[in-house]
Amino acid sequence: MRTVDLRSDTVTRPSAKMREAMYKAEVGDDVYGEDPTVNKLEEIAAHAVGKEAGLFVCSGTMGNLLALLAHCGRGDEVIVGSESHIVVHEQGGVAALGSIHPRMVPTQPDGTMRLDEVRESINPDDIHAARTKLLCLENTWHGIPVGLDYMTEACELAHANELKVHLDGARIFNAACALGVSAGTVAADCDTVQFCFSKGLAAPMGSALCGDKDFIKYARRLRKMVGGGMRQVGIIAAAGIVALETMVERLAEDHANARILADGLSNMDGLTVFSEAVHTNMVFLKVNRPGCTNSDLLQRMAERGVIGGEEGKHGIRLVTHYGITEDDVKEALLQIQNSLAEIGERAVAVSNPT
Ligand code: TLP
Repeated sequence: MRTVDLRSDTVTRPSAKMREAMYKAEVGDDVYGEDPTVNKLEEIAAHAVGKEAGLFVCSGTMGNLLALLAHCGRGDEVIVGSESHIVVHEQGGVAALGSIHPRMVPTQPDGTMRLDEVRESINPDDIHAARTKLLCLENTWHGIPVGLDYMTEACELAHANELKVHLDGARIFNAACALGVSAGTVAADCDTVQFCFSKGLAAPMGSALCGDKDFIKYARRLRKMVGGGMRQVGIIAAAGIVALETMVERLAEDHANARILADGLSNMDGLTVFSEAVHTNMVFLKVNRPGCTNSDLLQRMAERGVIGGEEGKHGIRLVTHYGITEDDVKEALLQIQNSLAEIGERAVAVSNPT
């Protein structure tokens, strides 16, 4: 049976060019700063997001954690969206490992936080209050590119109050593609940014944390502390270089496929599709049929070879990525239609027992 795995762009496999580059990679001990492939990756990663220096880390989670550890001390406060990845999907690592207090501001449906609420969350210099040190932004958020005007205004507000800004830009190249600008422009006003090689860019692992030289020097120290000092890791970094060189331009294909998917799903009875929010590679939908749940649909789809994910109150998430063709999207649409018919029949049978 053909499988179309739409759970996440993390399921991508490295391209042939990546595997070849990994095989041939020149390596050294990166904890001594002697891996030439890592050094090259860190340089081009920083350049790609318009920052002075970069640090290769194991994962997006590690990149965000190191950024927060570097920006904040024990007991300091970070302002962060209530529906951000840092809050929802990183096990509260900033509090558990960093003793940093997350001050949550509600994330709006477009991925922003209201700036008046951000302003009100900045603590005064008061003996009762934690010291607010950092504002965290996320772009894209749930596949939604956050506008440049907002990015600038949020950063200006933070900087006017002596806060730094960290951007969780796990999918910053998707944001840049959708906004029609460079990743450097998206991150321009942020002090630091983390982006992933292992999502839409299809590398097997790794993220880059980028910022100014002093910040990266400190983050490099902290990376060793959290056990992220790696050795001949040029073997992995080589794939990251190929990712930046060959995978950025093609993200537009994933966005086009997500649009085809969203439009096809919108024509199906029994689904609520958040189609107008599809600007990059993610489609969110909910089952809208009495007696049927999102899990019912996902289970039927999986039996038919189409794998999706469930994202709590956001419903079912389907993500297009490298390795998913327009033909795969059409196959997914067909199988989702069939799955819907099946769960519909079952719901009718349950409500009309004979
Ligand atoms: N997101 C994963 C899961 O953790 C949900 C996914 O499939 O989307 N920031 C953002 C915005 C992310 O979406 C992710 C991964 C991360 C950080 C963490 O990256 P990793 O998984 O490399 O630690």
